[in-house]
Amino acid sequence: MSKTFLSKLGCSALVATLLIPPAHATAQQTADGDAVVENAWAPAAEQGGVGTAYFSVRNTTPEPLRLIDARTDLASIVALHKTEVDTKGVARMSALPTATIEPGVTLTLEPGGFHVMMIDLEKPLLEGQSFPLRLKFYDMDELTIEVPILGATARGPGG
Ligand SMILES: [Cu+2]
Repeated sequence: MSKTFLSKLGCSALVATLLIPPAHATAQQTADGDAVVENAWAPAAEQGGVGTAYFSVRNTTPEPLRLIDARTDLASIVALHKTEVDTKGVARMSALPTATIEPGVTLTLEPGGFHVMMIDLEKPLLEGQSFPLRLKFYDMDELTIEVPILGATARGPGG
């Protein structure tokens, strides 16, 4: 192998590294740009169990944006949930028909707060893989995001 070939190889490998950002840093947006979704992630979960998915949604419009639905082929029951701590200090989850995002605001789905819940998983969520999640908004916008699967104990998009 010639020295020139090796240096070319090293160079192209470096370029490839620079061009591919980590999956969780990729912004995905609706066709009209009304909603920008970033930092998607999900912790690994077992088949038959419950999965959760998290991401942040930024409303770039001057009007409230309403996230009304999430769907994945991995589970037949998918719901928008919010975890809140009641006056007795007990964390409770409730299903929400919509999550409203005010103009210019970023709603962050995270453990202990808003999340997408996938009940009775038909396939396991395996660390290192990813899955598509379709988001629907009230104004008929739809966006399919790719959700990277992290370790089962991950607490954020960075692990
Ligand atoms: Cu939940």
